[in-house]
Amino acid sequence: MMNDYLALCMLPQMERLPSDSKSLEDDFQRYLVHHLGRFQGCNPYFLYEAISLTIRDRVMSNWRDTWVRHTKKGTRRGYYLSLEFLIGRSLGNHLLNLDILNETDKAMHSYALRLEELLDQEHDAGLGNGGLGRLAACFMDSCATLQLPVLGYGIRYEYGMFRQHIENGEQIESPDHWLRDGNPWELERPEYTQRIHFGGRTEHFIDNQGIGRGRWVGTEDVLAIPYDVPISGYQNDTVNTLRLWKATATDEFNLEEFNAGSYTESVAAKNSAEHITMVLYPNDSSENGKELRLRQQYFLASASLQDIIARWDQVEGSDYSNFAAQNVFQLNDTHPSVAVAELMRILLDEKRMEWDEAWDITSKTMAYTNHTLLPEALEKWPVSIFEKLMPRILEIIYEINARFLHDVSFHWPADVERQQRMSIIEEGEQKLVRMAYLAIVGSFSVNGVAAIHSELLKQGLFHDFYEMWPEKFNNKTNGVTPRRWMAHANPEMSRLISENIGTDWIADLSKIEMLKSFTTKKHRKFQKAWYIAKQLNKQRLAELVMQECGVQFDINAMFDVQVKRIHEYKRQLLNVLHVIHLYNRIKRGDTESWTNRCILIGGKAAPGYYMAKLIIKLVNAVADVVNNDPDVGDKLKLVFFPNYRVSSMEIIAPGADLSEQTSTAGKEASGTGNMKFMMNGAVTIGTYDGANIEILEAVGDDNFFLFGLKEDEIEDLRQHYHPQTYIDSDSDLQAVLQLLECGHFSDCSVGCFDPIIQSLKNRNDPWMTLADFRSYVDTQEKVSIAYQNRERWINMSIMNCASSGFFSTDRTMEEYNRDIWKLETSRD
Ligand code: 26Q
Repeated sequence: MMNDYLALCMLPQMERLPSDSKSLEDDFQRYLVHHLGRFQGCNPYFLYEAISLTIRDRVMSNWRDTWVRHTKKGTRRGYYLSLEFLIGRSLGNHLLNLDILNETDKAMHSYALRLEELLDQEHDAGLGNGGLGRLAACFMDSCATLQLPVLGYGIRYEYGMFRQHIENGEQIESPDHWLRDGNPWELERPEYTQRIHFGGRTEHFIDNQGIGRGRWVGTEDVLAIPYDVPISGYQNDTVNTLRLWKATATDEFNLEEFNAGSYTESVAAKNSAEHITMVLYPNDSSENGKELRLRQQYFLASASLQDIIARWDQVEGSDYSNFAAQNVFQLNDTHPSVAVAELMRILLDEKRMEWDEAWDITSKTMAYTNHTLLPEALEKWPVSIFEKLMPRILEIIYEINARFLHDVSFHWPADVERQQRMSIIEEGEQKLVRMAYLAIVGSFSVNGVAAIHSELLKQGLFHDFYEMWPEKFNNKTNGVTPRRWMAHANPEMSRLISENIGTDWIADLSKIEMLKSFTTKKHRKFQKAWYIAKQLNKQRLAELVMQECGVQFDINAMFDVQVKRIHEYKRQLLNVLHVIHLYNRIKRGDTESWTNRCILIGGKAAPGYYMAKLIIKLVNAVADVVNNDPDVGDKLKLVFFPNYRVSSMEIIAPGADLSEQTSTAGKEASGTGNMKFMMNGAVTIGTYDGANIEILEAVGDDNFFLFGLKEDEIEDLRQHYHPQTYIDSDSDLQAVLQLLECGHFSDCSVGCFDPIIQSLKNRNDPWMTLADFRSYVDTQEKVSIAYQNRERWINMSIMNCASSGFFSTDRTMEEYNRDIWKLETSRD
């Protein structure tokens, strides 16, 4: 049988479809009427679907050509393994990348349709929690734009990130059945189905070469079906692939049950296979130890590795001597790190390699990215769960650990404590597998996601490993894609920028630096135009706020924005305390040279995170009082923006004046929202944490409002932290806490916010919020004063955008490629 990859390569180049508005019009009509069986005047979702299918056709030939190019013998490829890809919407992104926005707009006009309304019909692909998942999506975008042969592997969750409603000020979750109306951006590929093992037991035997081997038997298998999503590059004819796996049952019946007459039970049991990819776990900063989550992780790792191995076998045959030279896996946090053991299993048990050869391949192909320092987020799985779900994998992990600890004892003879500290297995009442250690031991590269974060990993969390393998450790500061986050989300400013410095910045954001020269006196016209663009973006945001929250934002006020997952370490509470402080000032008439502010806070709380949910309730309670007090008027508005997601950020970031980045120093690994705001010309008020530090360095301290304790100061203070001393010495803070305590905002029930007050006053408050209150409030006052000088503020805004060149994921991907992946771009 002819190898189908080679056969594919031999097909003639596909004919390109024309993309003039007339052709688009015709195809749109054909899809709507002849394919979907609908006509104009139908539900607008079908119109979205018809235009998406029309555009998808234009993506196809480039997709095929790119796949063929990458599958050729001898092309080194990278694989991004991630439990999350927070893609958001696709149609607008492809229109930009294919450079057919105008023609499509024209085509829709001819049917009296507004393209913007159709774009708005698309469901967000919410296959991620927050930063880590969105980062994966930005990485995919940049890899396609840089023409890097990188394939994303993830899970096709039937239900993505939950939808958030607010009822009586509280978060209510509802399931996000994003696939209900179908998804024009996926292509089912049953021909690449893989079989995944679970359960069973291991057997040991000596093979005919005399080598001791293990084998995994008696397993209950599930099938993994791939769904491919096209990832187009920016105007470069490249389309990479994101391959998402769905779990289904095998067609095998449990024969015993079947013969015993329980036919329906035996068929129904197969249902459980499908549960694996049913829902995204909505935790973003603490592991929850659920068995199904570990199933998801192994399912992704096994399906993806088997897929890659199958392709290798087809193209390269049974010779694996080049495998490590041709393949590299990037593990997005520890979530897919069981891949280390799974690759060993495949090479040992299925490819019949000896341990050293298999380990050489594995440890030369795996690379691990860490995204958090919070101890509660570090994954540790009970050995007992491993034993039950994948006994063969556990055996391999034990063997990896035994050999690793042997190396440790060679490095540090007789240092038993160190061996215990570094062991992949944590001993104790319940033995645990430390996934981060498995990832470090199995990888040739370990990186953090911002300079400070990578330093803290070396000094703290992974210090022992750094001492053993300093050469493995490196930093890769995060970024965001300027295509989605500027060119697509902010057409007003993008047009203005391109008129003045050309369009090169979209594919090479370092060029955006040219805007710096537009802050001088002779460019008043540009500055005026910048201001107008910002005002238009604020108008768009104000309309959304009215629609979602029923509150009027005045676009002449400062738009002060904090959107991100709700977590104590991110300290949305600091923001709320400041709002209460401003409210107090208004009430006592302390409003001389006042700056009006519209404050927007948004984000989801993990459903089981009590304090985060209470913080949402507090924001709503304070908003209720502030927005309805006639003394306050336009001076101050506060809203909690519901169901914050990728598509809302596309409107929020361009409309922001002030970006709130208030995490306790040392706790936010990087942050990426901070970069989206900066790029869109918002000024940051932030702590010395994560990528804020690099943003500050890029933009200069004249254009950044820094506040709060630094990481080392936080850690020094921790031992003798007395929140009460801050209260005693600060009458503003006293007034704020008094108002909170007396139940002014607790129409729910008196004392309902007591847990928040208690946590702020607790000497063991890990986030030390009150220690930064004074500095925050004083800095906010500087922000208010700066905002009153319109010219100054406009220039700060321009400087922030102009200094954002470093924060493009194009730069991030170039660094991953230079230091870790070493792939050739198709342009080389
Ligand atoms: C783990 C086990 C079980 C269930 C859930 C999880 C889980 C899921 C998601 C743990 C953590 C996450 C997400 C973490 C995350 O988003 N981290 C953020 O990553 C960004 C990209 O690097 C950084 O910018 C942020 O600073 C970091 O908080």
